[in-house]
Amino acid sequence: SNNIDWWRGAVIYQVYPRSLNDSNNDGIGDIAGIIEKLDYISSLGVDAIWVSPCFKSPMKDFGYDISDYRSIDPIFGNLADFDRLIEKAHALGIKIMIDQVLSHTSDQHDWFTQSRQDKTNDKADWYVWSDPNPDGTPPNNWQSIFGGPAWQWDSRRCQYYLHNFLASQPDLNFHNPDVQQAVLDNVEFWLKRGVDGLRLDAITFCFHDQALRDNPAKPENERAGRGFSEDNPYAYQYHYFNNERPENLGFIEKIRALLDAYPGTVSLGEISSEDSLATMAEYSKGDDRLHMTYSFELLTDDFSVDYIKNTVLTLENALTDGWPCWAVGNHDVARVVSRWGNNTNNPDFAKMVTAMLGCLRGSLCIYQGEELGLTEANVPYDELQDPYGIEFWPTFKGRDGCRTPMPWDSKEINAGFSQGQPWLPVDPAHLEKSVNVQQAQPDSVLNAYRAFMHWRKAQPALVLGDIEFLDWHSSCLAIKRIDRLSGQTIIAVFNLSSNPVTFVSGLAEDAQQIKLELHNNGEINGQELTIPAFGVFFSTFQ
Ligand code: TEU
Ligand code: CA
Repeated sequence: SNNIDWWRGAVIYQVYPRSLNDSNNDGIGDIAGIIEKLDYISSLGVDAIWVSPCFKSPMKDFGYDISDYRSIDPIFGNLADFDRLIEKAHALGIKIMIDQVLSHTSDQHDWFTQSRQDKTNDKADWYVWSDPNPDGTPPNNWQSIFGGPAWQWDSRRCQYYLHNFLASQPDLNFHNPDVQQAVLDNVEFWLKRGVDGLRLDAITFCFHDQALRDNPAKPENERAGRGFSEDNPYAYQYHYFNNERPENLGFIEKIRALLDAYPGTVSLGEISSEDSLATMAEYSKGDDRLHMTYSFELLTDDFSVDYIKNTVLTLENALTDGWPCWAVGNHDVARVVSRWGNNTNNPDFAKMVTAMLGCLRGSLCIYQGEELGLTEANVPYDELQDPYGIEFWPTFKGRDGCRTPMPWDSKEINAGFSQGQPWLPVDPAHLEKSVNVQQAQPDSVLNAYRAFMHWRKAQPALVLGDIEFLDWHSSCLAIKRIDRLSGQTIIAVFNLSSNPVTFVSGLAEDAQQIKLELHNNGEINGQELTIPAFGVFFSTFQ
C-alpha cells in the first residue's frame, strides 16, 4: 500500500544474498538471483525484503565488513542490478530495506587505509586509536564479540585500534562530526536510489566511552545467554563502555531526520545491549528516533510460555512510542526448529511457531528458509566459512548452519541453488523440504505459511491491535489481540508442548472458532479446549 506507515505490522522477509539463489553459477547467490525469485517471495505475502549487505566488501564477515558504501560487490552484481531489484520489487508491491553497517567499516576501506598511515593525516581521527599501556598491553579490557581483545595493534601507527567485531572491522570514531556526516551522506546515496528502509546493523555500538574505562565484570550467574559460549570472555563483562553510549541517541536522531526527508522510509535498529528491552524503548522514544527496534529476545534458546510472555510484556510496558519487530531466526543464530527443542522434523512445530510470531504485536522478520521449516544444517569443520565459528569451534559452531543455500528443487544439482560448487554445502536433509517438494504437498509448512500470512493481512487485530496474554494453561501461550478501530478481537492459543492438552478456557460464549487452513487446529466443546501437540486454536468474537 502507499500508506506512509506501511511497516506497522509488516512481514519483512530477510534475504541473505549469498545463499538465496545463484544466477551465474559461481556458487554464490547474487542480486540477479534475488530478482529471479521475486515472484516466489511475493507469493509468501510479504510486505518488504531486508537484503543483508551486498556492498563492496572483502567478505571477511560476508558483507558486514564494507569497503565501499556506494557500490555493489561484483560478486553480487552492480548498481544497475540493484536498481532493477528495487524496480521489480516495487512493481510487485514489495518494499526494499537495505542493511546499513555503520558502526564499523572494513579495514580495506579507503578511510581506514588513510587513517592508519600516521597520526596526523586528514582521517587520523576517523577510527578509535589509542596508545598502548606502558607495558604494551591494550588500553582497557574491552572484548570483541568474535573473541579476544577488542583492540588490534597496528605496527605503523604504533597504536591500537578498536574493533567490536573482527580485527578486519575497525570501529569508526563517531565522536568526530565529520565521520557522522560522511556516514549520513552514504546512507542518503541509497535513499536517493529509492530504498524504502534501513536495517541498522549493530547500531548500539556506534559510540564508545572516550575515557576508555574498563568494562566491569559480571557476577557468575549473569554470564550466559545470546548463544555466546561459556568460554567466550565477552560474556564475562558488562559492555557499558564500548556499547550503548548515550551519544548514540544523538546520531540516531540525525538518521531519523534524514529519513524524514524521504517520506515512507523506515528504520529498523538492531538493538544489542545489557538490557535490550529497555534500550529498545529508549532508542524509539518520541518521533525523532528509530521507527522500529529489532529484538534479540526470541533468538535465544529459551522457548517457554513464561519466557515469551514475560519478554513481550516487559517490552510492552517499556515502549512508549516505538514499534517492536520480532524474529525467531536470522543469519546469526541456529534455525528455529532446531534451536527451540527437539522438534527438528515436526512440520506442526514449524507452522505453529510462524503463526505465533504473526500474533505478536509488531512487525516480524522471517529469515529465508523459515517458511520451509528448515533445520540447522550440519556444516563440518573443514567446510566452515564463518570466522566466529572457526574461532570458537566446537563450543560454538558458528553461523554457517543457518546460512546454507536455499533448497529450490530437490531434483536439480545443488537443489537448484547453483550449478557451480556452492560456497556452503547444501544440507542433504533439506532436500525433502525443497520448495518444489513443498509446493506439491497440500499441507506442507510452506503452504500453511502462505495461507496464514495471506489471512493475517486481512485481520486488523493481528496487524495493528493491542496485545494481552491469557493464563489458561501452563503449556499454552494464549494471546488476545484487540483492534480498537474496527473492534475486532482475536484470541489465539498455541500449545508449545509435545503433549496434547485439554482445559477449560475463559473463552466467551459467542466466540467463533477460526480454523487456520493447513494447521493443526484444536477443538472447542462448550468452554473446553483440546489442542493437539504443537497445535493452534484461533477464535474471534464481535
Ligand atoms: O550482529 C551484531 C551483533 O550484535 C552480533 O553480536 C550478534 O549478536 C551475533 O552475531 C550473534 O551470534 C550484526 C550482524 O547481524 C552480524 O552478522 C555481523 O557479524 C555483526 O553485526 C558485525 O557486523
Ligand atoms: Ca553468483
